[in-house]
Amino acid sequence: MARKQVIGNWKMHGSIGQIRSVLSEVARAELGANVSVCVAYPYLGLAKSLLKDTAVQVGAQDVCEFHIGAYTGEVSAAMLADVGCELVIVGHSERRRYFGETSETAARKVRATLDAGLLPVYCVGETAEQRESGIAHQVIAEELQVLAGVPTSLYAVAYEPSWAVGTGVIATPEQIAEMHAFIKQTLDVRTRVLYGGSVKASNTAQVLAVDGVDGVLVGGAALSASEFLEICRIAG
Ligand code: G2H
Repeated sequence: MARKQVIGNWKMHGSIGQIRSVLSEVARAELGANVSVCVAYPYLGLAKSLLKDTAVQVGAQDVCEFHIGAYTGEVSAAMLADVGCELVIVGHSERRRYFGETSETAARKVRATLDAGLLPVYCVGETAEQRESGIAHQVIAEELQVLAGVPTSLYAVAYEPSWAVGTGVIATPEQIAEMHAFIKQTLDVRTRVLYGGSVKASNTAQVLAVDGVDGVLVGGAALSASEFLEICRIAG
């Protein structure tokens, strides 16, 4: 069976001191899972250097859809590859919600990420209102549709219902199983699908035991070394 994947998404948190402290501990740990950490752009080099003798991968939380040029404030996938990144979170619900990112933009970012040889982790998920109105599957299907033609072996999907993101309310095992099955059925049964949304050490085992869950995308709980390492230990 493939090893479970644990991706820590630091979001816009952290400092040199905090990242040094947490990732030094991660670097010393023996990990049985495939572990990655996605820190904010200014700290990618620091994360790489702290994790250089380990198998832990470093990723970014976003990327520019364009390859190169006069795009002030943007960071290209080639730049991320240049500083040693191996993966990029694309289309996170916070990008969609606060920065107006659409699935079409996210799809261009997925392609730019692939062109640079990095792994895109493409996020999909419905809002509470969409779930209540019975259109969650339609929403997810539309979010996936934009990747038509991209080989599913080249990217991972993160199912993150936005009502579970940073809220402390985790989707039930039934909801997770049902949506992971739907995503795999829509794309390809071999597609790697991670669950994200209020994952912490105390619920990791329950999430990872769900059929079709290949790993977890962890936000708040990735900021504490002990909590994150406990999640990694359970996943390993
Ligand atoms: C969902 C998740 C990480 P949290 O955004 O992507 O964050 O674990 O804080 O809900």
